[in-house]
This record gives sequence, C-alpha cells and structure tokens, in this order.
Amino acid sequence: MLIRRPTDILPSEITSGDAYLHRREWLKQAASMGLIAGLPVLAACDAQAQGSRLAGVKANPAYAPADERINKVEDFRNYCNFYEFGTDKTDPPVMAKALKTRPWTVAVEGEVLKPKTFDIDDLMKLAPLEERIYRFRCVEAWSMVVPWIGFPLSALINQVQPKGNAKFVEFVTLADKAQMPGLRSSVLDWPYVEGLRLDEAMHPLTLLTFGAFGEVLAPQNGAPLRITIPWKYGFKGGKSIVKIRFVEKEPRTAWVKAGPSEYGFYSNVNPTVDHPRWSQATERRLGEFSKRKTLMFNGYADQVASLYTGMDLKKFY
Ligand SMILES: Nc1nc2c(c(=O)[nH]1)N[C@H]1C(S)=C(S)[C@@H](COP(=O)(O)O)O[C@H]1N2
Ligand SMILES: [Mo]
Repeated sequence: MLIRRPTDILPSEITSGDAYLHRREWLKQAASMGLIAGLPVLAACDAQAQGSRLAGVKANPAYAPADERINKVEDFRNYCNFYEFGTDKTDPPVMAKALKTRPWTVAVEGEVLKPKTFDIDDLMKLAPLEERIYRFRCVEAWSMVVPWIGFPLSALINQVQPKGNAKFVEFVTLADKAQMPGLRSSVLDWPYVEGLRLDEAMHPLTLLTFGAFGEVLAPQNGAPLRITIPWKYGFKGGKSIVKIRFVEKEPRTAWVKAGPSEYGFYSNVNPTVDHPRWSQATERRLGEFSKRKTLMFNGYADQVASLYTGMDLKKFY
C-alpha cells in the first residue's frame, strides 16, 4: 500500500473541497509532529486559499463532537434535498449548478426597530465566521456530520432589534421560476418557508451558514446562505434565504402546509416521536452500513432541552 506523505501532495490537490478531509488529517499529523505549532487549522489552509475557499475562518473547538467522524464532502454535495431543483436526492447537484448567488440581498423586516436589506457580502462580515462541526439529521432518517461555516443568527437579530411583539422568525427562500425547474411541481407551496420561535432563533447553536468543508456553500447546499439548527430535522434549515421576517404569530411553514399530520412546526429530533409512516428511533449515517440510535435533540439535549420545559413534545412535534 502506498502511504502518501505531506510532500507527496501537490498544491493543485489541496484547493478543492474534496481534499478537505485529507488535508485536515495532514494538518493534524503535521501539528502532532510539531511542524505547525498553534496555527488554527483553517487559517493554515487559507495560506493556500483559492477559488471558493473561505478565508480567515477559525474552527470553534466548543462545537466539535469528539465522538463523531466528519462525513465525506461527497456525501454532503451529492446527496441533497432541495425541492426547487427536483425531488430526487441527486437532482440538486446537477440542476442547481448555475444558481446565481451574486448579486444577492437578504431583507430583514417585520417587527424590528431597525429593518434592513443586507447585501450578502456585507452580511458575511457582520460577525466573525467560524467552523462548527454539527450532527445533521434529516426527517427521512439519514444523517451526516458536517463542518459548517457561519456565525450565530443572534448576531444578526441583535443588530435589527426585535420589538416586544416579535415572537417568531420566518425564513423565506428564493423562488425563481427562471432558475428553479422544481417550482413547476406543486409538491410544496412555494416559496419554501421555514420558521423558529424567537428564543430558538437566538439560541447560540442556531447558525447563519455561508459555507461548509472550508468553502462557500455549493448551490445545491443552499448558497449563498442557509440556516442550520442542529437539534431539529434538516428541513427546518431553509436554503438560499432571501427574507427574514419577525412576526407575532407562528409562521405557516411549507412542510406544515403540505402535511400537517406528518410535519410539525417544532420538528425537534426526537427518537420517541415517530413520523406517522416510519420510526424515528434510528437513523442511517451516510457512509455507514448499520443503523445508529437517534439521540434526543440529536445529541444537543444539554444545550436545548430547557427551551421546551413544560411542553408536550408529542403534541408539539
Ligand atoms: N429552500 C429549501 N430549503 C431546504 C429544502 C428544500 O427543499 N428547499 N430541503 C430541506 C431538507 S428536507 C433538508 S434534509 C436539508 C438538506 O440539506 P443538504 O442537502 O444541504 O444536506 O435542506 C432543507 N432546506
Ligand atoms: Mo430532510
């Protein structure tokens, strides 16, 4: 077997996301050998940044589960749900390729003191970008571990200053017939709308996400920005967001409209509350053969269980 040493890796190989894991291993190894002392992993990568690599991103060690292996970038990029580009998991990587992500604005409005329309490039500078490794669990009982890049949504919320009557946040995503062939289908009532209670949106785990695997998000993964809420099913994380609205009443989300008995507003990962058509007790981690047990709140119970004190999670599923 040929074991490649760092010097065998050509610079051209370490610029693409596909080599990300490889490179992390290499950096870890180099660090343990004392070759690069004390350098944050991603900053070291940035020295050779090219193309869509995100510069100046620090890994946040507080969000790096020690017991989890990061999935392959191919799992993340090639197996997607993004119904605006087709309902098959392999549609979005092909159909979303040409999505125009510049210029792009995000209107932040509703019950706030300082509504503002942000240009995406300004929005990305609102707070320091950091890398966080989160478990990601789809309602269809598959899961991944992804190194996301973004900053807490609370940084944006604090800037626009919600009024006292703002109780929920609604995320409206792009619905552009010219670019999104999936809009011809009526599987969902477009645009794809999602929402959170304000305290969920303010929670430090809720990440306004611009990148993953060291790079800006690929179109099929929700470029140029999406939400990541690691203790909820994946569909809560709207992709390619154009509007964030602060409202008094619980938003009517696309999936609740499509099937209220199957998809609830809260959609917290919960192994004890099954989907009417399948169990949620176990999941298949992409890349693994046997199933794993699903964890309450996807393993984030210590951080988020207190948000739901006194609530019947079978009723508010
Ligand atoms: N706009 C939009 N956002 C969306 C979806 C979608 O169809 N449209 N699918 C959701 C679902 S069901 C999941 S599991 C995640 C998938 O994210 P990923 O493909 O990047 O892993 O995106 C969510 N966000
Ligand atoms: Mo999903």
